[in-house]
Amino acid sequence: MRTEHPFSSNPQHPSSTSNSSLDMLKHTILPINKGWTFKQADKEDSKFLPVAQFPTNVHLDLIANKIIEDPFIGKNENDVQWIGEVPWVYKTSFPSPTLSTEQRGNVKAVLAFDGLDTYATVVLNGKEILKTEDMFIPERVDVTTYLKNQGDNELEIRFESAYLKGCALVEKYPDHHWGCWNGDTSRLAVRKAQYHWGWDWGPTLMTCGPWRPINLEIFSSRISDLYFTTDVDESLDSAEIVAKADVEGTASEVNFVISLAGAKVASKTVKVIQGNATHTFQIENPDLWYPVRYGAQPLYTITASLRNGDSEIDIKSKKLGLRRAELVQRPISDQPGTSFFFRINNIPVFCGGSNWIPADNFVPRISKEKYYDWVKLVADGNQFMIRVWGGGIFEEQAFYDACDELGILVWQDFLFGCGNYPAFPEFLDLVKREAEENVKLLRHHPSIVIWAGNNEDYQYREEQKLTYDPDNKDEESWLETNFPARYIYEKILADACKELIPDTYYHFGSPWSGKDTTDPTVGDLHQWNVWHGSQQKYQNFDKLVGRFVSEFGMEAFPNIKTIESFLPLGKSDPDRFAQSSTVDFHNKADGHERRIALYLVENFRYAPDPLEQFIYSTQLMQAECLASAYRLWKRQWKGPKREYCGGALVWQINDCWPVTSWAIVDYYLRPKHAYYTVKREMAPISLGVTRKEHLIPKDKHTRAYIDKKTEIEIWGSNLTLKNLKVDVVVKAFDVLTGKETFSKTIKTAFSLPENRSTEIAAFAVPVRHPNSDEEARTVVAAYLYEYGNQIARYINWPEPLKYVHLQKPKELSVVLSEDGKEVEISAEVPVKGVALESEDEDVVFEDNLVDVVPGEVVVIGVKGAKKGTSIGARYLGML
Ligand code: BMA
Repeated sequence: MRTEHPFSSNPQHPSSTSNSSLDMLKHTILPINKGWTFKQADKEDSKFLPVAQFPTNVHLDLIANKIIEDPFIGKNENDVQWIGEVPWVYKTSFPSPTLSTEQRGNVKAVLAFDGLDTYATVVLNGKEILKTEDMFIPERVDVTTYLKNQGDNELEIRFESAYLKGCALVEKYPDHHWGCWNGDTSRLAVRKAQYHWGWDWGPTLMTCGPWRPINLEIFSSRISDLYFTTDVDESLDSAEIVAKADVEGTASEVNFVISLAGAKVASKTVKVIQGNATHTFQIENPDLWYPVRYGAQPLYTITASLRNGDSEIDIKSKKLGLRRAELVQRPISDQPGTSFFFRINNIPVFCGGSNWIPADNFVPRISKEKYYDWVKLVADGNQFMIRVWGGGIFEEQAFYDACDELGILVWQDFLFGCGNYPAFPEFLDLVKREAEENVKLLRHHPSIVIWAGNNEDYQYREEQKLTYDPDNKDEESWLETNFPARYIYEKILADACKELIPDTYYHFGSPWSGKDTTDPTVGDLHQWNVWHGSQQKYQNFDKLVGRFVSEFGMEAFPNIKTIESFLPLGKSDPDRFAQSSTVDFHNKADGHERRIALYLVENFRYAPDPLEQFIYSTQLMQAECLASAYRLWKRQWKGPKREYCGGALVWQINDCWPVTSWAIVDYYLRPKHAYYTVKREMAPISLGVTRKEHLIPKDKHTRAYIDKKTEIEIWGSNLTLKNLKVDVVVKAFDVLTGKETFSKTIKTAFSLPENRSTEIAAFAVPVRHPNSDEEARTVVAAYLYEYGNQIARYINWPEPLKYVHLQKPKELSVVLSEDGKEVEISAEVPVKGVALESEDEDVVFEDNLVDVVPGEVVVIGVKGAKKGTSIGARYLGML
C-alpha cells in the first residue's frame, strides 16, 4: 500500500533540493539555522527578536539585542540573574524539502537536535514532538508525518528555568543528602553544565537555548554511527582496526576505505547484517600517532559509504590515530604504593599539562579557531596533557580535533563535580544515556587516553563522611546509602566504558586511588595544600608530591588589558586599582584577598600600587609557585620502576571570562608569566636546583651552638629519549655587588640517562665564610653544556626573596635585534624575574620572566616585532 507523503514538491522553494544531490535515497542534512527569533516566554506583550547567531543561547541574544549589558563587564552579572529564573522561547520556520513523486513514500525525515540547554519542549506545527532534560544528550525525532505538505513548518522550543526545576527536584527528594562545593545544590539534580551555577573562578550565568546545531535529515537509509577499535601490537609493527558502521534502513552494503595523506591504505566492502557492517583490517608498519615532541601525529581517515546497488546513499568519515596507550599502575622500587603514568607507544611520558574548563560562559560563540589557538598554546607551552574537567562540558569536536592534530593527550572527566549527586531512577536513566551518547561522539579521538567518573565527588564524600565501604561489591545496595552516586561512577559509567570503549582506561573519579583520596602513593591526587587546605609554602612542594598530581594551583591577576576590559570605564575607571570592589568582584575564590596576600607577603616586597607592578608581583608569585611544583615533582620521575611521580596537571590553563583565577593564560589568551616558567620546566632538558637549610646543634641541649649548613642540591631532567653526557657548571654571585664569587665545572661528561631526572650533586652554597650572612646574599647559577653548547640553565636564589637586598641594575639592557626576532637581556647585578612587555598585542615572546646574572646574555625569541618596536621590562624590586 502506498501512503501519501506529506513533503512538498514545490520546485520554487529556496531550499528545494530536487535538482541537486537529493536523489531518491541520498542522506541529506539540512541545517535549521535561519530565521530564528526568541523572547521571554511568560511575557505576553514582549516581541520576538532576532537571535545573534545559531546555535545560540539566551544571554548572547539578549546582549545582541541590547536588552542586557555584557555580563562580563563590571558587576553586570548581578543585574542579569533574572534571566535564569524565567522561561524562554525560540522559534523559526523552515520549508519541507522538495521531493519528486518517486522519492516520496520511502524516505524518513528526522529532526536532529545536537544539544538543547536544558529543559526544552519542542513543538513542530503545533504538535509537541520532544521534551528534554539533559543539555548533553543529542536527540533525534522522526518527524516524517509531522512535516507540512504545503507552506513552512513552524518549529518552536520553549526552555524552562533549569535553576527552578533543580530547586523543585531537591524538594522532591528530601531524603537525599544534598550538598556541594560551588554553586548550589539545585545543580546536582540537573544535567546541565555545572559551572553555569557559578564556580570559584566563574560567574553565575544560568543560560539556556539551542546551544548546538539543529538539522533536518532526509534519508531512506543512513549510517547512524561509524566507529572502530584499534589495537597496536606491542612490537609497534602492526595494528588491527576493527571498523564498524551501524546502519538504519535497508541499504545492504558498506564500503570501508582507510587512507593516509590522501593515499588509500586498505578497503573492503561488506554486507550489512542486522543493521551493522564490520570489518577487521590489519595494517602493517602503521604510521603511529605520538604525543607532541615524541613523534608525528599522522591521522588516517576512515570512510564508510553506504550503498544500495550502484548508488551511494550515505557517506561518513572520521579521523583515526594509531597508538598504544596504557596507564601503568604497578609496584615501584623503594617506595610504597603503585605508579600512575601513561605509556604511549611503549614510551613512558612524564605528563606535564593542564586542567581545562569551558573557554566561555557562552559556548556557542567559541570559534573553531579559538579552540585551536588554545590547544596550540598548550602544545607550544611544552605541555602534553589536558584534563577536561567534570564541571564543564563534553567539549566541541573542534577541541579534540586540535588535540589530535597537535599531539595533546586528553584526560576526559564525566560531568559531575564537587558534590553528592542524587540517584533517583529518572536521573540514572539520563546519566546512562548521556554517558553512552557522549562516549560514542568522542571515542574516535586518539588524543583521549583516559576517562574519569567525576571531579572530587569522592573527596566531597570523605569530607561529609558519607557511607562508602570499598569491600561492598553489591551494586544495588550502594543506592540505599547516603552516597548513592557511587552507583553512577562504579556501575553505570564503568559499564558504558566497558561496552563502548573497552580499549580505553576508565578511572572512577579524579582523584581516585581506591583508598583515601589524599593517599599520595596510589592513583591520582589533587594537591591543594598550597592555596587551599593547610596553605603550605610552595617551597615545600617536594613534600606534597603524589604519583600523579592531576590538580594543584595558585592564583594570579590577569594582564592589565584584561582588567581594563572588564572595568566599565577601562583605563580611566575609578576602580582601576588592585583592591577595588570591581576587581574583587572578578575573583570568585573564597578568601582570595587573604590568600594572594599571604603568598605575596611570605615571599616578596610588594605594594598594591601601581596596579601594573602589583599584577606583576602576583604573576611572579604564581610563576615561582607552579614552576617549583613541576620542578620538584619531575625530579621524582626517576626512570624504570622509579616513576614516583608520573605527571602534574596545573589548575588551570584557561578562564571562561575576564577574572583573577588560577589560570595561567587569561580569557583573552594572554599568558600570565607562569605559562612561561611552566614551559621552561617542561623543556626537553632542564636543570633543577634547590636550597635547603640544615641546623645541626653541637650537642643535645644547646640552643646557642648550632651549625647552620645551607646546601644546594642539583639535578638534571632529561625528558628526551636520548642518553646525554653533559658538563655541569656552577657559578655564584653576590647579590649586592654583582661580583662573581665562584665558578667551577663540577662535572664533566656526566651521564643524564634518557627520560628521567638524575641527581647531580649536593654541596654547601659556595661562600667564603660559611654560616655567615653570605649565603643569604649569594645567587647560584647552574648550567648544563653538551659539546660546549649551553642546553639548560637555572638560577637559584636565597629565599624568601623578600629578605634579599635586591639591587636595581644600573644597566639593565633589553635590546631587540635588528631583525626583530630576538631580545637580548643583560645586567651587571643579579636580577630576579625580568618580564618583557610590549604595548603591541602582535608581539609574542617565546619565553619570559627570566632571571639574569652578570656576565651572561639571555636571549628570548620574539614574534611579531619589527625594527623599532618598543619592548619594556619589569623586574622584582624595580619599584
Ligand atoms: C579544584 C577543582 C575546581 C576548583 C578548583 C579551585 O579542586 O576541581 O572545583 O575550581 O579546585 O578551587
